[in-house]
Amino acid sequence: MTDVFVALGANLSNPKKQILRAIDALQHLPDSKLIACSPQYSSAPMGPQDQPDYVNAVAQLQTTLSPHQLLDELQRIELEQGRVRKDERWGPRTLDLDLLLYGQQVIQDERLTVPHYGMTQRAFVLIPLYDIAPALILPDGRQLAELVAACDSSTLFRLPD
Ligand code: ROI
Repeated sequence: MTDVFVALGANLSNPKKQILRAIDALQHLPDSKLIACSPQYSSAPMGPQDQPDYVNAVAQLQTTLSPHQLLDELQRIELEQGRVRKDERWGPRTLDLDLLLYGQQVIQDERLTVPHYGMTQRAFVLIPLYDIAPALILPDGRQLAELVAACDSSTLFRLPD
């Protein structure tokens, strides 16, 4: 069993509901167990500003799926929830599921970059991750708590449970 963390993001078609539905789908993944789920946060869009605010959260799973099997499952859930790949970089989406961490493994290939490349600077990832794994240390030895202390969380707001 490997501990993995998945970031959830949505900003279209009732984003709060999209996140809850995605958590339910994570709960039903094969050979996996949902361990924890952060509160939901509202966050200003990173990237183009002419799009709605996002709802973000982070989930922890234990799995025996390989990283690529897990990626396949995450992409299946995105598609089932109406994700349409558009040409616009960083455009709005009904659901984004990013594999943040797969144990302490570092993975770099044409489909996967783990740890997720943007995670160390994005408050909408770091803060919900910190909610469920405050003692986490990244594969490069950095402590999550230090990254949280250094990030700008001024446009992140915790939503009521
Ligand atoms: N901005 C926020 N606040 N939250 C996200 O989940 C998110 N996801 C993205 C881009 C478009 C980069 N911006 C985001 O993919």
